[in-house]
Amino acid sequence: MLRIAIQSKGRLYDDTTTLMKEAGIKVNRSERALLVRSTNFPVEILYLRDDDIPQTVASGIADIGVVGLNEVMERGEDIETIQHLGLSKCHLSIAIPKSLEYTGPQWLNGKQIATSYPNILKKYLDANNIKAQIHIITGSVEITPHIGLGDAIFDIVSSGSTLVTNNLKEVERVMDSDAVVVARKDMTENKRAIVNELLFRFQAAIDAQKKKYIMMNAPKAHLKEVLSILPESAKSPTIIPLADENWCSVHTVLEEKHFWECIGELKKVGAQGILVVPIEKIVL
Ligand code: PRT
Ligand code: ZN
Repeated sequence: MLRIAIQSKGRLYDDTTTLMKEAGIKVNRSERALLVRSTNFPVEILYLRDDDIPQTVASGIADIGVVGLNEVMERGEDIETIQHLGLSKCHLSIAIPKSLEYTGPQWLNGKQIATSYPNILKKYLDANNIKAQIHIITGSVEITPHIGLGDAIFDIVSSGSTLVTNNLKEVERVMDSDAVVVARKDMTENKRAIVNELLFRFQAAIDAQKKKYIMMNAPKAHLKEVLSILPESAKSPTIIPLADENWCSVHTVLEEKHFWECIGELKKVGAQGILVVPIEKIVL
């Protein structure tokens, strides 16, 4: 039985539980249960605050965990990052009041920076030879410059709207983060095999999220052009005859971003009735 630590509630909880569902792992959690066994896969889920996940994995209380790379870097525990999930994406940045003129990293010399991520910040300051004072604060970091608690902040940014609302501007993007799977270092062969199966299923669900199955009707006279517009990543599309012998149906799998790039071109050469269908899983 493999034990996985995940966030008990919050941003990561939503993304992780959705991914597990898509990976076919059934977990019926009654309200606030802390440890729940899957009914169809040899794993049990341990629900924790995200801050506690790296240490719980390092100590072997959980075998693996799903947590933001930002927490992994901040905690500095002796654990392995074994898969990037590309979920709960954000970055950690230094921001200062909008009205101030920023002249580069040396502007931060002698300043006070408020943050909940002192270790990552210290590494950045040391690497850039900046002597600044780090003020550790938990929660509402973005209001600190306005109440005189610091000259700058170092915090998580996603859309950037929290910075805008608080009259701050991003001046240094220090690290990018996404949800990652972390693992303890000493795991039995048996558990490693379960982890590998799990990572395989996660990857299939993640690949599917990025791709769409598309179908369209194309005039046979323009089939060559239609095929040439589809990106090379759309491996050998399926061509199906239609009752009207001047037309055929083209089916393929595309990355969603490519779809938006080629839709206009496809219509120009006569493609019609373009259907886009979500894919549940892809095994590459
Ligand atoms: O209770 P627990 O300790 O488990 O939860 P938490 O409050 O510490 O974490 P939570 O659920 O807020 O975030 C968990 C993880 O999600 C973080 O560690 C990041 O890896 C990731 N993540 C992704 C984010 C964001 N996006 C995010 N936008 N975490 C926090 N934010 C906050 C940020 O702190 C800031 O206040 O959102 C605000 C900025 O958002 P924008 O969109 O306005 O820029
Ligand atoms: Zn937290």
